[in-house]
This record gives sequence, C-alpha cells and structure tokens, in this order.
Amino acid sequence: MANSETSADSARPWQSYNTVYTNAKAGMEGVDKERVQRIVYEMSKGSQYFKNEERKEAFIREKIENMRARCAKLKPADLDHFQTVADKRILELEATRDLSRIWVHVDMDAFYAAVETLSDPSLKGKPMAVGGMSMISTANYEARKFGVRAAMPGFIARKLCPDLIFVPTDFEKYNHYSSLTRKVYQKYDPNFLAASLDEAYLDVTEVCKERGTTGEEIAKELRAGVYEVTGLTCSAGVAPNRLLAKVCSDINKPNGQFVLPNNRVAVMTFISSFPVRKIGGIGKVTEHILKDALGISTCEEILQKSSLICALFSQSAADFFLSVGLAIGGTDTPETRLRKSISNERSFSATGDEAYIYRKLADIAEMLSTDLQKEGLCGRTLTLKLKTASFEVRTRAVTSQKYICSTEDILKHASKLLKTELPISLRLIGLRVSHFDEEKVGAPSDPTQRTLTDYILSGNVLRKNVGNQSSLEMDTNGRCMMHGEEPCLFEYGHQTSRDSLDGNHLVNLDDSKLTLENFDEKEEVYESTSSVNAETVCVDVQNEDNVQGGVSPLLAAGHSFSGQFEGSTLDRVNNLTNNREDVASCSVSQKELLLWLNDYKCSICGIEMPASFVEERQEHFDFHLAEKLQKEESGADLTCVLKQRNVEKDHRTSQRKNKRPKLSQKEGKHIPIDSFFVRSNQNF
Ligand code: DCP
Ligand code: MG
Repeated sequence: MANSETSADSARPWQSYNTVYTNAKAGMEGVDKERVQRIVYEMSKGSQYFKNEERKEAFIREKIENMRARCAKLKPADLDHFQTVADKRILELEATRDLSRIWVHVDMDAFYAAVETLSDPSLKGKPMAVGGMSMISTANYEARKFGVRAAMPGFIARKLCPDLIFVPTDFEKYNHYSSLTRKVYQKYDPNFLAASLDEAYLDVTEVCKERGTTGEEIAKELRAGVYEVTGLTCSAGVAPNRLLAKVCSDINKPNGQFVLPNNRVAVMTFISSFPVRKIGGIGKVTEHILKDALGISTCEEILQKSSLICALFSQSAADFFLSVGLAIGGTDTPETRLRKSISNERSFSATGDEAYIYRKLADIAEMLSTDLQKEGLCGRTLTLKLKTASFEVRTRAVTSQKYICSTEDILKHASKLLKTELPISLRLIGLRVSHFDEEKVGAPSDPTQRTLTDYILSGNVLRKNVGNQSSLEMDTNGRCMMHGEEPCLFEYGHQTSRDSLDGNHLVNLDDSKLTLENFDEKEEVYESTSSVNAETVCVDVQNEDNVQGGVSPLLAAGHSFSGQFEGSTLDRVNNLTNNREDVASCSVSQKELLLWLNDYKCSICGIEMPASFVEERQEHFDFHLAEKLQKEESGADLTCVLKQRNVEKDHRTSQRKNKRPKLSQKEGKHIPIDSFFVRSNQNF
C-alpha cells in the first residue's frame, strides 16, 4: 500500500475513489479503507463502471460549484427571508411529531450468508460470500473484515479476501426462513411492514400496552423468538418512528439492539451528532452536496443551516432534510384496505418443458386462488409474469368484466396468456390478480377522491398480508416485492380514476400497466405488455439515493418514494409523469424518470447494469439527477424534460406496435458484467 505520509495525493488517486464498494456496512468498522479503495480502484480503472463513476463525480462537482455560487449570491436580506421560511416550516413539522408510538425495526444479520451457514455449518467462522464472480449478494461478518460487502463484484471480493468462499444463492431457502421470521413478527404486530426478505417494521405500541411492557423487552423477546424458530440472529432498533428505528437497528449489529426512548430530548440528542449519510435516503450524492456546498455533515447542522436548505432546495426536498434534522419519521399505520393486488410466483431451473410449465402454472393458480379466498377478494385483472431462461421478464395481462378468484378461472385466463408465449424456456412464473372489487377491498368508491399523485406524494403503503407468503409486500418506502425474488417490485396502492374526457373508459392504474378499457366493446381485454421491466421511477429524486439491498427507507421518514417496477410499467410510468404534471404543480422539475430497459439498460444513457446492482443503479440515477439539476439551473430543463418524455413516448408507442418488443441484436446483447467493471486488457 502507498505510504500515506509521504505520497502526494496525486500518487494515490484511489483515495478520492468512493464507490458503493467502499461504503461501510455493519461489521466493517475496522476495515483498512484505503486498501479497499485502492483495490477497487485498480480493479475497475478503465472499465465502463469507472468511467461512469468519473462522469458522476464530474457532475457532482459541477453541481456543488453551482450551489456554492448560488449561496454566494444570497444577500443578508435573502437569508433572513429564508430563515423565516425555515423557522415556520420547522414549527409546522415539529407540530407533526408523534412520540406516542413504539416502532421496532428488525433486520436479520448477514441474512443469506447466515442461512447458508445453517445449511452448511462447516462455513462457520470462515469468510464467505453468497453469489459469484459477477456479483455477491452479501458477505458474512468474517468476510466484511476484509472489506467484502454486498453488491460487490465477486472478483473484486476475491482480491480483497483471497480465502473467500463463494456459495451460490438459493432464494427458496431465503424465502423459507423469511416466512418463518414473519410468523414471529405477526405475533407482535399483525400488520407489520415487510421491507424486504430480511427486514420488517413493527408497531409494537399496542402489544406493549397490553402486556404492560417496554419496546426493549418486546424487541428482546422477538429476537429470541426469531432465533428459536430459525436458528438465525437478527438485530433490532426500537424508536418512536420508523426512520429512527431503522437507524437504530444498525447500531448494535450483529445480534444486538438499540433503544431510543420516546422523548424529544433523547431523540434530538441522539440525532444531533449523527452523520447525515447514515440516514436512509441520504446517499453519496446528497452527502457530498450537503457537505461540500453547504458545509452540512450532521443532522444538527441541517437545522443550523435551515435557511440555506430552504433557499437552495425544493420545498419537498427541504421538508425531507428538515425532518431528518428534527428526527421526525413515519409513525402512521397504513391500512390493509389499500391492498391492490395479490400475487404468487415461483422460480425454478430454466426449462422449456411445456407440461412442467403448465403444471407450475396450475400450482400457482391454485395458491393464488387460496390466497384470494382467504382475503375474500376477487379481481378483474390477471397478470402473468414470465422470466425467460435469459432473464428477460415479460408480463401479459387480461382484464375480464367478471371478477375472478377461483382456481379454474385464474387458470383459464393464465393458460391463454401463456399459450401465446409458447414455445418458451422459463425460470419463473408469476400470477397476479388486481383490480379488486372495491366494496370488498373497502377502497373509496369515488375514485377521484384521491388522485394518484396525492397518493404517491402521501407515501402511503400497503400492509403486508401477514403469513401469506405469496402476497404482495410493500416496504416502508412504498416498494413492493412479489414473494420469492429479488426485492425490486413495486405496486401502487389503490388508485382508480375516471378518465375525465370519456366516461365510458376507465383508466385503470391498478395493473402492471395502464389499460384503457371500453366496457361496451368486449368482455375481456387481453393485453400483451412489453418486456421492459424493472424500471425505476423516482418521485422526489432528491431523496432517492442510499438504497441498500433493494430497500429504501424514505417512507420510514414518512416521505415520498421511489420504486423499481416489476413488469411492464412504461405506460403507468408515463401516466405518473403526466399525472404529476396535471395534479401536482409542485416541482415537476425535481422529478425524474429513469427506466431500465430489458431490466438492464439505462433508458437515458444506455449504460448496462444488472437489476441486482441496486445501489449502483441508485447511484447511476443520482448521476442523471445531477445532470438534470445542472440543466435545470442552466434553464435547459424544460427541453430536457420534453425530450425525455418524447423519447419515452416513442419507446412506448413502438412497444405497443410490436407485441413483444425486442431490443436490436446489438442492444439485446448485454455486456457481461465483468467487462463492465474490468479494463479490457486486464486478466483476472
Ligand atoms: N442483498 C442483495 N443485494 C444487496 C444487498 C442485500 O441481494 N445489494 C440481500 C442479501 C442480504 C439480504 O439482501 O443477505 C439482506 O440485506 P441486508 O442489507 O440486510 O444485509 P445482510 O442481512 O446480509 O447483512 P446485515 O447484517 O448488515 O443486515
Ligand atoms: Mg440484514
């Protein structure tokens, strides 16, 4: 390693090379960060990833300069004005502080790695990672000592830790253990929020009251319960809101807990010296901007510089930052009635065996029917999700005039949808029923009561259908997951609205796409949707970085969300943009759209990145955000937004024209992930 005392900074360029791979996770406290930086730097120098990082850095720097310039232009009178604005807003936010609830955030320790170690105890005590040379999903705490961490390419991890043992992922196992943990959570909060396979938020206020006990005791008992049932350890945070509970669960990892009492002084003391970066929703870009442009590193400093925050950021972004400074987070208890779909999916080894595929489909239809009947729900839209052997995700939907919930009906429609795709080699089949009978769901009968944008901006979430493995899960950030897969799915809550132009059509935003249904014309509308999937839409992009492991905790802060969509959602995404324009006049310019075409390719710049690279995707998004903000400030934003929208519209139109749009041969050829990171002349 370079001699830190004698070498000039230019001789150690890695020192300023901070990527997701060099971010510390729990268990990485003693890591030689410079060594990790150097290795990551050397291994990725010259690669596309590296170049992209450089571009990102350049934009961040420019953004910072721009912000500085804006700061310098603020006159004392301006600052006074913004101080008044900030003080007023702080008072308003303070008035919303709720210290009456006790939230617990539970997070399993090195989840996938721990599950693998249960299966193979010989791994105990040895550095190991789950995943492969392209990417690792997580590493155990032994490996973290070497700087090995989730989302890191395996070949870099091996360089950091030559003895690292790689174990392939086994989602069935993780799902199994996840469902065991959920049975435990259910005892404490039947409506707990599942944030990912290994994370959940529980409102334990009632159970504490009933038993005359504390959140601390409940957390201990719950953790012991999880261990008893699974043999796995978890950590917990106990606090008056979700934002704090999440932060607290990381403090004594692994196998520990941290309790923050429900009083304002304790909360403010706790948060004041906390680095902003530790807060969910504040990632690398925001951290840099706050630090380098405004001199803000801690939560306390946010309040100290509240006038600058209000002067330089949009209201929603300023609200987010001020809430962070005040440690005000989400405490609401979203209701089950907002459920909008139920799904079930299964992964299997890729096969083109049609008999097997139909058997799987029948199994899933049966499970889904059972789930629907348990909930007393019937839906009109059935969506078939397929993941091909080459990982292409397709969704096909049918909307029937009749509400369905029986195995027979589901299977009948699903089989028709599947038939049009044959022959096909598949590794996953999923079915989802949505567009529920509103009376049964208990949703507002007047669909115009709440606009989509209202809903989005309110940050409401669905509750986990407890104990039901196959249900749609929504994290505290409004992000949903279908059971059994990477945590990247998203669904909105119940949003149905009449098309104001034509009462004969219903704009159905419930499904994985927007369908315009003319009820007079046909009974069933079969929709072939595109193979574009896993798009990311960010509603308030200021808050969208720092998403770890597919879970962004913004809603924990009671704020707006972003989500990666499963299935074809281009239409809905576009509708969102338009809807935002129509309904929310607030800072459309703050909102950005980024799509991952074919689950791989950035719609804006074309760079390719696999879905599992959650943080990298977020960072990539940050890059486009910085770019966009830059344009905004130079007055070019409108053109940019329009251009972007036209591109998307064109894309959508072309997808509609082709039943199953395909990328061109060149486009469809994904660059192997290794080459994304590694210089072409390097040979590892
Ligand atoms: N995961 C993933 N890709 C990531 C991050 C996480 O596939 N980029 C998976 C593997 C993890 C699981 O999600 O085991 C849970 O993620 P966490 O962030 O909670 O990480 P761990 O549970 O592994 O470790 P910790 O003890 O820090 O919670
Ligand atoms: Mg975990």
